[in-house]
Amino acid sequence: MRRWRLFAGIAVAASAATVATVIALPASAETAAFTVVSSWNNGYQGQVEVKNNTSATITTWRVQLTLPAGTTIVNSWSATQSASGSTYTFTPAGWNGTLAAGASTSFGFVANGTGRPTSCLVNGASCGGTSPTSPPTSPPVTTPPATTPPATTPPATTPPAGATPVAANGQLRVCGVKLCNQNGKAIQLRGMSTHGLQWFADCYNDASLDALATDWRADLLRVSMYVQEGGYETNPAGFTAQVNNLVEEATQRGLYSIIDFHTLTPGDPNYNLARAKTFFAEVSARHASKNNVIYEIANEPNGVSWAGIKSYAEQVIPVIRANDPDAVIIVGTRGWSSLGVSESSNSSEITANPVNASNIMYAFHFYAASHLDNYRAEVQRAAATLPLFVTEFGTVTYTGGGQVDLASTATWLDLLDRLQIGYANWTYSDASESSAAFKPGTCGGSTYAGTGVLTESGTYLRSRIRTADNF
Ligand code: IDC
Repeated sequence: MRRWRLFAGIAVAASAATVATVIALPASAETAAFTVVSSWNNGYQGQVEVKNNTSATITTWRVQLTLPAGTTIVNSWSATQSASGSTYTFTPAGWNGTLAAGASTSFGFVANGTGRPTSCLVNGASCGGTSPTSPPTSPPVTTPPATTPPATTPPATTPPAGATPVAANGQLRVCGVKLCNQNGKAIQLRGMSTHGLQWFADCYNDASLDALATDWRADLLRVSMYVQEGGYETNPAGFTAQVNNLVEEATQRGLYSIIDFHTLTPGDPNYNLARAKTFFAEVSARHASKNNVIYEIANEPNGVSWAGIKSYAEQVIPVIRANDPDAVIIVGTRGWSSLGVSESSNSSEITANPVNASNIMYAFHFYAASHLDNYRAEVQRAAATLPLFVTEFGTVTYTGGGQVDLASTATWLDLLDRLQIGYANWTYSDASESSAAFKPGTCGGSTYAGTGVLTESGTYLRSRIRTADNF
């Protein structure tokens, strides 16, 4: 009976999450079920659900997965991970060790390589009674079939054609100083930016991305991959896989995605030139055939001349173009993408000496409590000659915290709406800072839709982004 119930539970999870593989069967009081959430050429995102099937509360758990040679786990979330040879041990993240009777929790990971776990142990006992790589011999009727759907099967979340931002607009291109859709109509895209993937990966899951697409009715997810601060430079394969996976998730929901190479400190993007070439060669090859990917090659250049930024751009853009010739590419600007204003310059240095490439836009960032009328005036002036995209902005001060300035934010967004300049808000996360859209702790739960989980900033942004698009 218990066995059947767990199968039923897995079957429900399967239909909600494009599950390709289920390997675990319950054999002990605590059970662990492994599923593949999505997969790509040389990797996949796995998820393990740990369930307490006893009648008493447990206070901790331990899951051990062994992977075949050639496959490694490069990143995980909602668990503490350690590795010994090819065996990976996962223990609670800190907040999800205690499970009441019947309760469950889950953690996720990104694997580099296609090998599925060959062994799964929960608290030292087998996660299941059968070989993890072979299907159960006599599955109950509710078990997903052994020949599970390929990763390309449309997920349950795929909306009808024409109903999503990407279905409505298709491949974008820069037309004069605007962004145009496949029919040549100027459009504005509005959405949210992730926080640093190295810190907030648990905020980006089926439920949160569904909420972004259908509750927030956003057009866009900016995938913010820090290069330093524990980001890409520490694990290129892992972060590349994580970015690719989020782009796939956005694609499945008909959202555009901006791949943000989040350089910040050091401010000269040339410091990361070799990494940028490697990264963009990989992601542009992977997504070349898609029509919803925008590349942002340097988040916020600072302490570097416009000539230095232009030189960087002219070396990175051809790498992307070689794979994905028609994608829109966004170039960061001087002074933390302030069009130069924060370093006592302005957009004239760009207009006088633009990046030598077509189909590109320039980034402008603002933090509403810090950047006021003089910045707004410069955006209005620059928008007459340069295609602009506000790939990041906050409702707060430039620190990401402090006062939420809704009056300044409203003035900014009204200006951007009038100029049809697209934007992404920092951040779609539950960081403990006032710029975050979700209240702290939200990403440890399963509810993202509605306003109950939102901060003051998140509530305002949702109300702006939800309004009808003018496509
Ligand atoms: C901030 C985060 C904060 C983090 C800090 C360090 O909100 O949690 O500790 O980065 O990296 C930017 C940057 C963006 C900043 C944000 C707020 O692009 O990375 O995020 N900001 O300071 N430019 C202006 C402000």
